[in-house]
Amino acid sequence: MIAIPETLTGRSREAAEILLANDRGEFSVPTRGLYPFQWNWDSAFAALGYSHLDGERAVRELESLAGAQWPDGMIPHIVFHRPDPGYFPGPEAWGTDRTPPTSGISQPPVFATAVRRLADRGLVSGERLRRLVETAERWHAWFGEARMDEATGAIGVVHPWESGRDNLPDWDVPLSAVDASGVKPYQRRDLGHVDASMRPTKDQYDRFMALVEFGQSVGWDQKRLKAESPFFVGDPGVTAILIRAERDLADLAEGLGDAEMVKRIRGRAERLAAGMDALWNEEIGAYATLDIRGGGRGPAVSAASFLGFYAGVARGAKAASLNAHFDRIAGRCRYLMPSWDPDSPLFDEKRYWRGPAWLVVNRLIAAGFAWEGDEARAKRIRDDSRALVAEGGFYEYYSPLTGAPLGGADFTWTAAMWLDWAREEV
Ligand code: 9WN
Repeated sequence: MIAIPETLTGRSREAAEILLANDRGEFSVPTRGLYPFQWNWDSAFAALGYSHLDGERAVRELESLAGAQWPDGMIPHIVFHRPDPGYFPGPEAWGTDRTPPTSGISQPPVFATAVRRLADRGLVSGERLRRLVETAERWHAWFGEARMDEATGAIGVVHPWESGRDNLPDWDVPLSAVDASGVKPYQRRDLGHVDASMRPTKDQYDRFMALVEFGQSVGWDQKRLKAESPFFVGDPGVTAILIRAERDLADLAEGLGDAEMVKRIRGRAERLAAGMDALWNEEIGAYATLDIRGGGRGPAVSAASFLGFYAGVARGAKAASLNAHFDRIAGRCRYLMPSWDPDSPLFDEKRYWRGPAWLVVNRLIAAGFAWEGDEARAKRIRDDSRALVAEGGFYEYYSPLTGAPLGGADFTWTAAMWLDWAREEV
């Protein structure tokens, strides 16, 4: 049983209580009800939260995720440790035939960055650290084989869920090419937990399910998915996060004296940097998605555009253009960072990844600015994140215009980002 330190009071105490309430022993759930299983990138952020309460519990969070790694190296986006009828699509709908049951796609690889942070703070070392590092390397290599666009080096996603930014407007055009006319009847569960105005539409869900059925039709053969999926879109979010994760992994491998691993990582990192470059959309002056099947590019700035700094690849004119976008958006929104450009007609203040601000993305964007020495922009994001929680509590996401808390309540990754980053004391 984790004891909450006496020093944590107010919102910090609440954050710790949320992490305890969402703790299922070896893993955490993002929130009760809406998301009753272990999610991949949520767990990496959760580990950072637990690290302020109990280092051992933080490491176990990552180890339980690592335990679900597929033989091909993929770490899946959901691990269904125990049955729960409250979420759809559950294990039967995915049909991946794994133990424990999992989904058949992946999610943004924050894992190695979390391992590094725990290692830097002395919370994991020795054989345990080596195993986590090896897991991360196999997963990163999997991205190189099963998700890298050969032509550009960009990392593509075969499902919007794989990006973690499910209903981003960038997916609208590529998704329109996915035929959902034959999709089997299904019952959504999310709308029993959260108002429909904050969630993806039925049309989007039909296409999400058509892609799940496609994955099943190829037996979740990940290389076939890359070659044949009707949806394969280069994503600046996953690409940037992987670039940063590779850098963290290289440092860890160096610390372990594994020169061969460092060499392999460096080889992959070069291709990834070229891939991120290929995701630059000259028309809007920002990183955006690239539809690898259809050829089109994402039509506006998204929160992930700013992850060019996090990846350490935005330089010169690109950096200047991103900074100008940042300042424009900062003038429009009381609370940064909206997931989608507020000047776009597709902006929707409440709907999930089409407008709302998310603390985890803020954390990564701010880390990028800090990395570049841009303390002012990093501070604006952190101050806004702190205000969102101070005023609204620990929700899944928030309106960037009013700060209204939205989506699921008592949310693990928001509580974790408070403890690890946004609160005054850290
Ligand atoms: C599908 C758990 C997850 C996050 C994603 C977020 C949302 C799931 C859903 O919740 O996605 O994976 O059913 O809406 O978009 O980023 O990991 O918090």
